[in-house]
Amino acid sequence: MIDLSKITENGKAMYLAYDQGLEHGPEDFNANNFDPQSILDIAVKGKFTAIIFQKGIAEKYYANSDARRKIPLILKLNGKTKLHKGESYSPQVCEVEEAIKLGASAVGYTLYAGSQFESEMFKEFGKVVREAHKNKIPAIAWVYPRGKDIINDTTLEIVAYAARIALELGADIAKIKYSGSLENFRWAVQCAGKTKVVLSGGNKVSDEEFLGVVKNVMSAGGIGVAVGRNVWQNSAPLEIARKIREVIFTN
Ligand code: FBP
Repeated sequence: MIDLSKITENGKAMYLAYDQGLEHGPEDFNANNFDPQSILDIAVKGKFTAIIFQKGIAEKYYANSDARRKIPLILKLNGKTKLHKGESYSPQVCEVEEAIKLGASAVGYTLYAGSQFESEMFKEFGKVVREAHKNKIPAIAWVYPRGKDIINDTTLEIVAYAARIALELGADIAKIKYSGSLENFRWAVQCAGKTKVVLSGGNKVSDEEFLGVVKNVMSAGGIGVAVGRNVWQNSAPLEIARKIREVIFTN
């Protein structure tokens, strides 16, 4: 088993995701959160267990800065924009070796299971897992079932399938969407077996709603969250970070 201790604390995970500039574009940002430096500050002050960047931001804001000593990096190896319509394919844009040079303690890769390009991504992810494990770092799979035949990607069955795909393909951690209830999410965690599960944050919702989801994720056996917009789009990012931390680490 790959050691997860560099990106967890007492076996729990709280990751701050900031790859939305590529995935969604600047429409996710405002004056408070367009600057990667401000997100690094939130990650450090909010005591996240790791930050998630694409390679460009990692190179310019992390690799040669003192952040490297303060917070572990999860480097996202593939990505796409929302400008391209049609079946989803997220090509690999960074190698595991490059990620390690940039200071990564783990790597991440999005799999659009169900897309016409599923097989390409499965092949790439196979190589990512091999290289990550050769270097003794964890590989995290963002598993997002997507494509013309996926009607709803947050059902009990689809989310559990996403979790199982992560296990089957060798991921150490599966990052999956919420499937609507504690019971549903527990089934996904069970289907993930020895692959650990973190919640994928999603659109900004009220603090109460988000904290309720985090609570259910933890009760269902998840190890934590990888959250972006629900923290840095919040008017009080450190306050919500503190509350998320409380749910993950003390309840
Ligand atoms: P959020 O918490 O902001 O949803 O971030 C999680 C994440 O997986 C990001 O890493 C990624 O950029 C985004 O969601 C992808 O979202 P989408 O579902 O629109 O593809």
